[in-house]
Order: sequence, then C-alpha cells, then structure tokens
Amino acid sequence: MDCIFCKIVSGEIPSAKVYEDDTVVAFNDLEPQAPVHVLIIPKTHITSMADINEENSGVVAHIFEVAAIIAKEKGLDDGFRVVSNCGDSAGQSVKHLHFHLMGGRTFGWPAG
Ligand code: DGP
Repeated sequence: MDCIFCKIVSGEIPSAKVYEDDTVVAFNDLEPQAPVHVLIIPKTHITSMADINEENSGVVAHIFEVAAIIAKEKGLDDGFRVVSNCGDSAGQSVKHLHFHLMGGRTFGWPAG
C-alpha cells in the first residue's frame, strides 16, 4: 500500500520521532501549526476515525495515553489540543489515522 505514514512506521521515510512502542509511533509534523505539533499514529494501517470499531479501538485509547505522556514531556502544562481530521471535508490529507497533538500557544475555537 502506498501510504506515507506506513512508510514512516517502517523507516522507509525518515521522521523526527518523539515516541515509539509496539503499537504506536509519534513524530514531529512536517508543517507545524504550533510550537509543539506531534502526530501520533497506530503502526497498523487504519484509514481514518470512520474505521474505528470494537476490534481496533484499543489502539486509539492507547494513543490518548501516549498524548498525555508526550504533553507532560513537552511541558504543555497550560493545555494542549488533540485533533483528528476525518475525511476530505475535514481536511484529512493523509489517509492513515493520525492525531495531531498541538501546544505551546493559545488556540481559537472551533478553528485556529
Ligand atoms: P491532515 O491534514 O490532518 O491529514 O494532517 C496530515 C499532516 O501530516 C500534515 O499536518 C502534514 C503532515 N505530513 C504529511 N506528510 C508528512 C511527512 O512525510 N512527514 C511528516 N513528519 N509529516 C507529514
């Protein structure tokens, strides 16, 4: 499968990794939108949030544990944001499930 994030998991495409274990990997976003902007992804290919089910949701729970670990490590004590864009209208450009962990600045709502 021609998937950029699967290639990051395998090491075929280099990335600045900030966390890795058996099931997930986290690395700095190539186009950071905040002083801290990390992508947390499952190692197995899941296309988007629309494909989460009772068989694979465990890795999503784990991703949120990892987000808390990284936020602490990065000193995001004032707060941070976790976002997953799902599908074209939400702006999902890479079709491998990923969560943006962003912090180090103030965020607007619902965007910005
Ligand atoms: P989204 O638009 O939600 O699908 O976010 C995809 C993000 O992935 C976007 O912020 C840029 C980032 N990205 C795309 N290609 C690469 C890559 O090859 N390496 C890294 N580190 N990030 C990438």
